[in-house]
Amino acid sequence: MKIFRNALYRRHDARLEMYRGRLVPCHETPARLDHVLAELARRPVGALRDPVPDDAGLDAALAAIHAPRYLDFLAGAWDEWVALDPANAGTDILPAVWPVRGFRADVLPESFAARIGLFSFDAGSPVMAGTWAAAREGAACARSAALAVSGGERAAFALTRPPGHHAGPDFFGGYCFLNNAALAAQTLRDHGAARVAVLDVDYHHGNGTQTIFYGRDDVLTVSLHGDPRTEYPFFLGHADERGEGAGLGANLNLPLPRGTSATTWFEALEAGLAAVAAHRAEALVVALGVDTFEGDPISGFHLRADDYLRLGERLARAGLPVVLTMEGGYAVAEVGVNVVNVLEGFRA
Ligand code: Q9C
Ligand code: ZN
Repeated sequence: MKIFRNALYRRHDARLEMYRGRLVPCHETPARLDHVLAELARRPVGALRDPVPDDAGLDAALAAIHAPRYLDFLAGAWDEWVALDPANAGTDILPAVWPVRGFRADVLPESFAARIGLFSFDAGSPVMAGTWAAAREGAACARSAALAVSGGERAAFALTRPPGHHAGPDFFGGYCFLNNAALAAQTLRDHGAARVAVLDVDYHHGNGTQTIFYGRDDVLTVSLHGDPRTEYPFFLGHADERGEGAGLGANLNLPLPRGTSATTWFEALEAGLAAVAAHRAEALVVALGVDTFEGDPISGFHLRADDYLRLGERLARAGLPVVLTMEGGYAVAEVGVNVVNVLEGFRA
């Protein structure tokens, strides 16, 4: 397994997120990846490598899944914020106003506060000085992993944070800014795979990935997640979302109630993998969140550490070339064991 690690992952290190009416310490922290790296030092399932330098290729791939005005905004957001008031340099950026139904999204506002609301969907995903650098390097890891698999590797892992699966064509949220799984899928398509599938096993619905590919039939999106009637991101992820236009039938949501056991979860995984096979996907992207863990502080499924070994084994049995991207998981001390269990199970 080739592991492309984001060496800039510490640069995104925001302080506070809005949670239940209070600003609380961010759940999505650099320590999460510290634990994965520490576990990989104990169980070296693959050598760590840096992404292949290819700015032009990366920019083109990002532009295929994200809107140019969104990428431009995100790339310059911190400098704009500090230019508004030098004192802003000591504070992370959080949106506080959003355009909802009936509001104009076609007119790009001059106001910075308005634009950061236009390009986001929650107040839980602070932007700070290093956000763009960390997210972009993570995207480079996802692209390199996809290029390795396109070149014949059986599997590659993009070990990165911040995560990506909530980031859509022109919005960030859910701790995600650039959609690494979507970027990997697009890269696999651009390098020879006629049909690709994204299988999202994070606790939360992969709303960003779904939205990016909703009108396309070349990339199947499948997500197993907490039922959006009670679970974040709430406004997408229902079973009746099947895709639209050419993409009708190329999206599958498998919502499960809070409290779901490993037994039931693995049954849903079978249904997801059956859809991947029916799509005749030539390559698979796995959006790997381990917030399905029983000890996760913000989630509600009951997987245990051993279940991640089984998950890796089952993914390997699908028999497809696989790119894995690192998504959620907030039981910080256990994230390393659980992620490396998937990689080890895959290899076994
Ligand atoms: N202020 C991922 O697992 N929690 N993202 C609700 C909102 C957001 C999870 C707090 C959870 C996002 C990649
Ligand atoms: Zn999640």
